[in-house]
Amino acid sequence: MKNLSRFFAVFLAAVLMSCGNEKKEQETITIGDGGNLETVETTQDAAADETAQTNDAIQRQDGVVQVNLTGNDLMQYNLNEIKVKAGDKVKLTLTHVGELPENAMGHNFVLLKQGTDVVDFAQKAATATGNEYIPEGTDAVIAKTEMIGGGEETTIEFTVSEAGTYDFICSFPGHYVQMRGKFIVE
Ligand SMILES: [Cu+2]
Repeated sequence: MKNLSRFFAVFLAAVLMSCGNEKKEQETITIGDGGNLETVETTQDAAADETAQTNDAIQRQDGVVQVNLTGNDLMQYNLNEIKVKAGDKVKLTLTHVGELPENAMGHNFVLLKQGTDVVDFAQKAATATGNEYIPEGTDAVIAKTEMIGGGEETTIEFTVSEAGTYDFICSFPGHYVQMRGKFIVE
């Protein structure tokens, strides 16, 4: 009898542990950017937390939108969607939160005109080594930051007056595969 209750105690612990692991995986997928896993209790809360983070990263007041975009050493932006309203003044700050230098893990933000072939643009950009990986003479760029390395930060201001969905990428060679998102103008 004593052995049996011990068996159940171990069994119960195993069930609890496996539940815990499962929940953590769900949270990781839902947040996706290394958010604080400790305070997140359920998948629903995780979704709310993601909204809060997005709100932190994009703040709109009186027609001015501050966008706080980050890039890291794992070739990731913190945002894959940025929503603004047509005519908003967008102040976009790109912060490289990693440590790797520009020549190894450079990041920028390049907003492309609608209808631009992203892969074609990115491939041309990859060869534009002397021009911060922006194709010489291109007319596909609406706005762009400079290329920065770990610990650096850069800010640009621009306005998009035409509603629509635009692509943004990091044009450092190969980065567009992961570092790309939608810039939505409503
Ligand atoms: Cu990059």
